[in-house]
Amino acid sequence: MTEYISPETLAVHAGRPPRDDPYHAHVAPIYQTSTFSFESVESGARAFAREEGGASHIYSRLNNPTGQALESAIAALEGRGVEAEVMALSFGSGMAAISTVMLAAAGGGRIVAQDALYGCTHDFLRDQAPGLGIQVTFVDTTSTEAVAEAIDTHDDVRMVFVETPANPTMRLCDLEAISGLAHQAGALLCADNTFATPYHQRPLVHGADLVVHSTTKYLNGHGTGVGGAAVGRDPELMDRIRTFRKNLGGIAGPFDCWLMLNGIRTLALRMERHAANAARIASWLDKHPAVLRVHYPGLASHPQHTLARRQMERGYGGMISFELEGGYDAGVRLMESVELCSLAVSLGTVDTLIQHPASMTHACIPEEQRRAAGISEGLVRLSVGIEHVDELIADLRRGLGHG
Ligand code: LCS
Repeated sequence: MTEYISPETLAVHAGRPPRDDPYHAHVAPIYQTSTFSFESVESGARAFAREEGGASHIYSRLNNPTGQALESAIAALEGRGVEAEVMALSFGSGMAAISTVMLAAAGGGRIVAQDALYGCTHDFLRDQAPGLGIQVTFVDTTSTEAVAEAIDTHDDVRMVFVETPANPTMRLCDLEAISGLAHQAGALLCADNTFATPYHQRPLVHGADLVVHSTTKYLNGHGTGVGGAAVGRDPELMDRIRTFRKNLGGIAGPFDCWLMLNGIRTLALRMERHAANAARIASWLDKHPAVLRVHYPGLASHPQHTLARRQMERGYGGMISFELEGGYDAGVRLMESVELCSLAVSLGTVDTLIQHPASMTHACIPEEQRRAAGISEGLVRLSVGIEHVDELIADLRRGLGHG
């Protein structure tokens, strides 16, 4: 698929069955099988020895054709404009991808991590990673100077880990600047691209070495499965991650991979609408008297709007967070009175979801650190769906009580 470069075409075509598919299947089939039979003992032995002429598949914890179809679609989308060949690995959840990547690529060293990460990523880094041989330094990675200082202070940094835009603060990290700093110190930059998706942002083009995803979100798009992915261009590094995936066992099952691949087919169309709706709602909220602050990279008032324009493409995604004048109580009233917006965690589904980060997705981050990172008690997060935007605004207007 290298000759096609648009996300629209790649989203629809990448990972289609090969022309020599035995049944000429038009859509990637679900290979719902745990194991694969060998034509001969020699073919099985060669497969285990990773020698040419061996069987292509052994066992579905190692790989599976449906997972590989998904992996080639994600690699094609994240790899647009990257000189080297880009590879993707599918996982059973975003957390499986993130923890496996961290253990494989930073084990025995240090991770400089963003202070406001998705709650479970933060939790893993703070509570589990040190016991597994990974030291962690949390810094405000939206400040390139803070990253530089953390890298200068420690001589064992193996990875800088960021979310951009970050969940739920919608703050950005300058991927080009941070990758330059990481590379100077011999470290890798890993970016969680779940919020932007490869439709709006290609971290590998901006210097990141690894990209991780919760495919549960926009790549699936319909809220029908949990999954993750890791993407990179260094074959040795990807091989190491693949071996960790084999032994930790966090690969995705065939049916979930198929759901993700099916979702990716409409990624471009959905992201267009998510972003257009979010831009309208963000400006509307920004003018609403009950709203104190709106965080959306597409707003000119976003402190990093210039960086957003440089780093993000075709729009700024479908996620918004905002604070209400009335703080936590006003947030509760809003979240409990909307009808179209479901009160639920997760994000990136075709329908709109609303939730309260401080008591839900980010509750496991200590309060002080949460506040310092900008996750206040009154912050409300909205995953804007693809419904008619006027009806979404009417729902929010009703929920806010006036305006
Ligand atoms: N990275 C980001 C940015 C996320 O938002 C999430 C999940 C993950 C990784 C982990 O992915 P998972 O293992 O769930 O597939 N975020 C969630 C959220 O904001 N609400 O519920 C889950």
